[in-house]
Amino acid sequence: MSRSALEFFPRTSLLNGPSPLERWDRLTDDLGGDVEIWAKREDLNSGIAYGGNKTRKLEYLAADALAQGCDTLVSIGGVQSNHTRQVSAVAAKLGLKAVVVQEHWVDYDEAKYEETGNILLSRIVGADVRLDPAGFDIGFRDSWKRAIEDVKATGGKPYAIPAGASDHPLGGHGFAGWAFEVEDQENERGIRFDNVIVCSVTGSTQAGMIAGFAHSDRAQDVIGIDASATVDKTWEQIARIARRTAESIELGRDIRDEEVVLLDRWHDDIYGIAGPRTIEAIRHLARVEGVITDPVYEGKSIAALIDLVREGYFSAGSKVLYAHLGGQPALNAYTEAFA
Ligand code: 5PA
Repeated sequence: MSRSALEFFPRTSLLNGPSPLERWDRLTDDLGGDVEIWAKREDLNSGIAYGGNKTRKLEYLAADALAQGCDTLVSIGGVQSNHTRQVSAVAAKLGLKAVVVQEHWVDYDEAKYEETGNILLSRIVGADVRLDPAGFDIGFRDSWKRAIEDVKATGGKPYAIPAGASDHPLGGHGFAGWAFEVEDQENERGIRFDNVIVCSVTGSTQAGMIAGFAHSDRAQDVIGIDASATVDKTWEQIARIARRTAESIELGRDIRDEEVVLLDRWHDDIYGIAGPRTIEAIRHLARVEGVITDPVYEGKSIAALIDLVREGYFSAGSKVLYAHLGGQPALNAYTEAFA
C-alpha cells in the first residue's frame, strides 16, 4: 500500500492545499476538439515566492532538514534556476539560511541576466547567492560540495539539496504525492486522464509521478519531455529516482524500463535556450489561454503537447493532463527571445 506508506514521511506544509486542476477549453478547441486538454497548476501551488514544482518536493526535504536541526539549506542550479529561488524562499519562510550556487549552465548573455528574474528574487529573500563559472550538468558538483564545507567551517549545520532537489532519498516523494492528488481530483470530478505531459531535466518530478502512478499501473501514461538535451543522463536519473522512490513508499515491485517514457524532440538541442518552435508555442498558449510559460522548461513541454495533439499521438476522446511546473520568473531574463 504505497499511498499510506508515503503518509509516514514527515512533511512541512508549504503549499496552498491541492494545486488547481482546470480544463483548457480554448486550447482543446484550437487543437481540433478531439483531445481534451487539462492542466494541473503547480505554478499556482504556493504563496512562497511564486512556488513551482520544487516547493512541492521541498515539503519533504524541509521536514528532514528541520528534524536534523540544520540551519542552512545549500543548493545549486543555473543562474536563472527556479529551484534555487524556491530553496531560498523556503529557507526564509522557515527561518533558515540559504546558500545557493548559481553555475553558468546557459550561455546566454542578455543584459542583466545575472541580476533579474529568479536570481533577483533569491537575493531579495536574503540568500547567500554565489556565482560560479561551471557549465551545465545535473550531477553532484564540486562548487556545491565546497559551499557545504564552507557552512560547516563557519559553525553552521548545512542541509545539502542537490540540483532540482532530485538525486536525494526524498526527491521523488513530493510528486508521488502529486499522483495520488491527481487520482483524488479525478474521483471528485468523475474523470480519468489518459496521459500526463511533464517537462524533465533533473528528473525527480517525473520520477515521483512514475512511482506514485505505478501503484495503479499508470506509470507508462506519464510522458516526459526532455528539456536537458542530455537525454540519456536525464532518463537514467528519472529511472533511478523512480525506483528509489517506489521502494521507499513500498510499491512492492520494481519499476520497469518501459515505464520511464522520455521524448527527446523538443529540447531545441540545448538546455536553457528556446528555439523558434518553443517561442511560438509560448505565444500560442498565452494567446489562446492567457497562461504564461517560460523558455527553459515549460515552453518546451507546451510545444510538445501541441505537436503531439496535432500529430494524432493521442486517440480521439482522450484526456491529457499538462503538468504546469512554474518557472515564469525567468522570463524577465529572456526578453530578447521575444524581440
Ligand atoms: C524544472 C527544473 P525536474 O528537474 O524535476 O526534472 O523538473 C524540470 C523542471 N519545469 C520543469 C520547471 C519550471 C523547472 O524549474 N528546474 C531546475 C532548476 O534549477 O530550476 C532543476 C533544474
